[in-house]
Amino acid sequence: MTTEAAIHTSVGTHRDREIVAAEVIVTCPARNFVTLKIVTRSGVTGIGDATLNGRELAVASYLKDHVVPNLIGRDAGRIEDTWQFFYRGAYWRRGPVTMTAIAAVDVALWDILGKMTKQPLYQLLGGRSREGALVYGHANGKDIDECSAEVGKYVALGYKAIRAQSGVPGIKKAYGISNLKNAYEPAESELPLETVWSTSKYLEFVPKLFERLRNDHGDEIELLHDVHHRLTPIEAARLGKSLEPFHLFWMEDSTPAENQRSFELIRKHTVTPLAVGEVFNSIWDCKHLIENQLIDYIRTTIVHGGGITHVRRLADFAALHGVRTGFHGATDLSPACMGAALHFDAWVPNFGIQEYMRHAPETDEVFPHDYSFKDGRLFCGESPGHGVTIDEKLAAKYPYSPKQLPVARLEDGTMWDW
Ligand code: KDG
Ligand code: MG
Repeated sequence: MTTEAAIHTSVGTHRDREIVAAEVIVTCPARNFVTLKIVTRSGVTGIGDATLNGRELAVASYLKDHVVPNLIGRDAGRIEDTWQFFYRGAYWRRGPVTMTAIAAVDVALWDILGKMTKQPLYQLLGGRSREGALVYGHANGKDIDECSAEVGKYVALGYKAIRAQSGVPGIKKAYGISNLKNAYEPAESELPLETVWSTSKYLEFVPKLFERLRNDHGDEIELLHDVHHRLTPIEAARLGKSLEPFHLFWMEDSTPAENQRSFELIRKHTVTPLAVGEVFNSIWDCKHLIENQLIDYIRTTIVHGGGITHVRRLADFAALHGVRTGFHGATDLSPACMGAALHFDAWVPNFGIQEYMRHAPETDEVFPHDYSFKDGRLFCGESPGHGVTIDEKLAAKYPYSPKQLPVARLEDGTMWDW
């Protein structure tokens, strides 16, 4: 017989690779996560993160109702074809829910391929370009003193790059400041928390914060800052210019990026490096930004950007234009995303940096993983696939808890960008 079903390869026969089950697991170990688990006839299992903060059940339903029925019977080894099937086959293109669902399938299939071939994922991508991925941690404080002390703690932990966010005088709840003294978790309440924003107070304050951080911690440490979409393009240009003396590693999401041309204005006025893209879900969201070299770092990551198959395409395109990766890595992206991202980071030639907000211990227990932190870098492990699994029994002990992200209004009540 010369049919595909009978051909033995290093990844088994077509029959071995047939997908016989796919399950969507929703769990809340300290926060909500959605995970897709795919199983082949030969018993190989792969998982992919499908978490979209504040909209978790929309992705879970998209997967259960529209994706899983199409997965059963497919060849798990046909990763590209499966990607094209779910992207083109949906007719409705792109969008965070669709692309997150596609990413979950894609990452689970790469995980399976790694396990079938007994190779770590980075090896399947083309092998290591580096040992560890430079990461940045999150320091935040209610004021400059507290923020600077937190930066000091991250330096002591060995971090070489630190994102700094501080409470702003006159703004009751500024972005990025935790209530508790652990990681910042913005999705705090069942309905969106209303926050109030003042651009003028913020713009006056931020250069003072970074002046102090440079005075306290010197010039060597890399400092980053997230504006979280709050400014207009000309305001972003002003902030970038005023931060130039403190040579930030990047200024992130300084203005909403639906209109990619906005960045032309910012770029004209400042040499502060620009990062954008954690809310993007395809190459089309950043095509103009990249080909016109309007940004320095692209933040679209595996889980929201259609998985490894699409983000690899995006990263290659970025490489042609001197743009480096700086993947989103907040705690609302599960360890399954982090595992896949770290393998990608180990391979991608135009790597820049990886965000690393440490997960809560409950999250780490539900998602056993083999990546580890040392001297300011994260190292992916050597187990086959992406090296992250899910303890389903434990996951079942943490039921879904409805939570949404906050919203922001200007002081006169006008809705603004959070
Ligand atoms: O779900 C939203 C968070 O992931 C986001 O607010 C975190 O901006 C963020 C960042 O840079 O980590
Ligand atoms: Mg951000």
